[in-house]
Amino acid sequence: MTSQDRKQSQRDAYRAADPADGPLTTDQGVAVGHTDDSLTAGERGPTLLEDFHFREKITRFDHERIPERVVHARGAGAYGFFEPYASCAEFTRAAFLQDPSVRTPVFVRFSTVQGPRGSADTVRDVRGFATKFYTAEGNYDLVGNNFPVFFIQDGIKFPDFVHALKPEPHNEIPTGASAHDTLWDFVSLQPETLHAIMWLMSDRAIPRSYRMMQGFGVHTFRFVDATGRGTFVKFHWKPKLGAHSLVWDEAQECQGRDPDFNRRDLWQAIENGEFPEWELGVQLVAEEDEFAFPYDLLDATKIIPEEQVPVRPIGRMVLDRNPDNFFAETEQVAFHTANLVPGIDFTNDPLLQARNFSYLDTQLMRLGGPNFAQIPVNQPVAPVRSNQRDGFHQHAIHTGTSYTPNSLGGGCPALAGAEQGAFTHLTERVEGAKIRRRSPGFTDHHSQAALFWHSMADWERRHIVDAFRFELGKVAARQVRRRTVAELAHVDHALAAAVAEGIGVPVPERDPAAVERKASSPALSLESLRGDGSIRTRQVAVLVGEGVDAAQLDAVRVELEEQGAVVEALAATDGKVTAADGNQYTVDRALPTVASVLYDAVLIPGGPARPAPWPDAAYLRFLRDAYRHGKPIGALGSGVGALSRLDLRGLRIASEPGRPVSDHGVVTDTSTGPDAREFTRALAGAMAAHRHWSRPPLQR
Ligand code: HDE
Repeated sequence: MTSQDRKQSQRDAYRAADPADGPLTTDQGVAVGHTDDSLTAGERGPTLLEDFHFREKITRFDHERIPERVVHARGAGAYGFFEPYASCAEFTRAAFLQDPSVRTPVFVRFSTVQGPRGSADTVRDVRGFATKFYTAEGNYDLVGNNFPVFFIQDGIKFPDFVHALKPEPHNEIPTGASAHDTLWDFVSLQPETLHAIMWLMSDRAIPRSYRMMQGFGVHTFRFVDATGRGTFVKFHWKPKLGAHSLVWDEAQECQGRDPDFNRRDLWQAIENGEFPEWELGVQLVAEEDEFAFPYDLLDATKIIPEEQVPVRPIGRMVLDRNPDNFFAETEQVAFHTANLVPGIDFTNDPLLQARNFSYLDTQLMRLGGPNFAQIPVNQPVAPVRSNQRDGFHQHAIHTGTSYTPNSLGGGCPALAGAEQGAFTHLTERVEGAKIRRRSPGFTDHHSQAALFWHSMADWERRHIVDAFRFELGKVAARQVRRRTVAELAHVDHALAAAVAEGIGVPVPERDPAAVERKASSPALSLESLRGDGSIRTRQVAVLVGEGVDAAQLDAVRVELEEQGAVVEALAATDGKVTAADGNQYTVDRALPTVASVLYDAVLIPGGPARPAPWPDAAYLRFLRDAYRHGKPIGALGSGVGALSRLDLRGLRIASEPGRPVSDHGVVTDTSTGPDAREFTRALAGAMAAHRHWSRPPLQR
């Protein structure tokens, strides 16, 4: 039986009885024949205490909610597998990283950090990227984020940081947002936050999809080989589809149009058989090179630029199954940074050390006691034989002794030897005085914030400035705005000046040191993360109406769908429209139920009838939004005329049939025949680029 089969059979063992197999019952298995009326003394009399079915039903309902996670409350999860490309024995003895033919089952939970369980998905926030590997040697959890750096260096600051980030204490506003006084007050006083803040103000904080974002282990960990030799390691997840983001205006509108935008996207892709995939890569640093960097490897506010230490691909992860029950699996999954397997170990990163305390502690509270590892989603596939006993929600029926050493139980369970894969901690020499003080290597808070800034493309910088202006523009305390801008001047003066101008505070003095900070790391830009260039799973809206040229549209549609895009026909109302050839064309969705922000591209098909069959306002708004958000727009035949309603001055538009023109992601072709291959190729190319940022602005 493979590990994957074992994980499946564990879940099967806990699967609730098939509701089709018999009647409704109580929790005690007693058949229930009536669940609509409570037991009363007479038709109009009082309810009776002895109605055990009523009381059980209400009691269970009263207790349905458990405390949500204090951070990362809103999430979405999926199952899948990990497989290494080759043996990593050279660096680690971890069993799941040895044999390319062995697939290790995984459960991954993506999350936002600030908002509660019911908050919207597309808020500006860090995304959690937590992976549980059910390895043959026990569970290994890689509890990471979609940024490679964190806001603080020492875990003792975490409650301060989270209190500042969470909604303000008096009115619990804002939900799911960082644009408020307390966060920026903290940031302006705690410059170690700056590097992660740069990431938070970038488009990385509004991913288009969980399937299209990177993941990072953040801390420096250790690999340990069979001889006990350690190697520093940083973990990177790279999405096969590339890393892509939304724009802020779009992200905000999504919060109303579809608060479940990212959650739905993950779910739907997996349901459609479009299994998201990431490559796991590692940056490796020999123990003897620990001090070869101008910053401390134990400082989680720093990256090792990929240009200095390349990321080495070691395996791939595919998510191919949605959970059956959100609560049982996605809500109850319990991650813990200290869930390690032999071959992987900690470093003394003070943030990581704090997490090693926090995650177990929080599960005790959230999952109501110490037996949460028995919940199916948390159960290892490796057999568990421990002397831990009793406690709330104990499911195992233990027999025999529960102490070591024992003779009455035959000395069982016996201690594992090295040959049985016993976990041994890396032997590391530690000495020093007992102090509360950061290492001097932790003091430079500006160089890498500047590195990030100087690595961005122009459009990424524009978005960062806009984000700072938005966030700080929401801060009421002027001194907090001023202090933050003064901090930004240590990163880059042009950045600080652009933000200051936008929020009405004086432009700060130049910092001569910032002028020197010009290094860049191209790998940090989204430009370098375009993925495999495919258009798989991109959502295309086709604005159909009466008289649509169905033959031409279908030719484009089939081609796009063959390349993996998801095409939906939208019309003013649901149902059908009559196509130019007199046949009925099926509408997938009515326009009022959707919006441009829910799609990646728009297509205006042609037709001999009126080119713009929509009620004007809705039609134009759809196109305008798509244009403003940089999305590819295709127009065919008479649809090209419809586009002119946007007043696209400064763009080249096709005028000769059969000669499509693609300019800044606007693809036009005035052809009317069903052969639209050239057009489709150009549109797919524009879609593969995801967004087109340097478009001339709309004239009206
Ligand atoms: Fe967490 N974090 N964290 N964190 N974290 C939690 O654990 C904590 C940190 C991360 O989908 C909590 O089970 C402390 C860094 C993710 O279930 C809690 C510190 C990184 C998730 C906790 C950190 C993370 C959590 C809340 C500073 C990126 C969601 C509920 C020392 C590398 C996992 C829970 C999931 C969740 C504590 C810092 C990522 C309270 C004390 C750095 C992805 O234990």
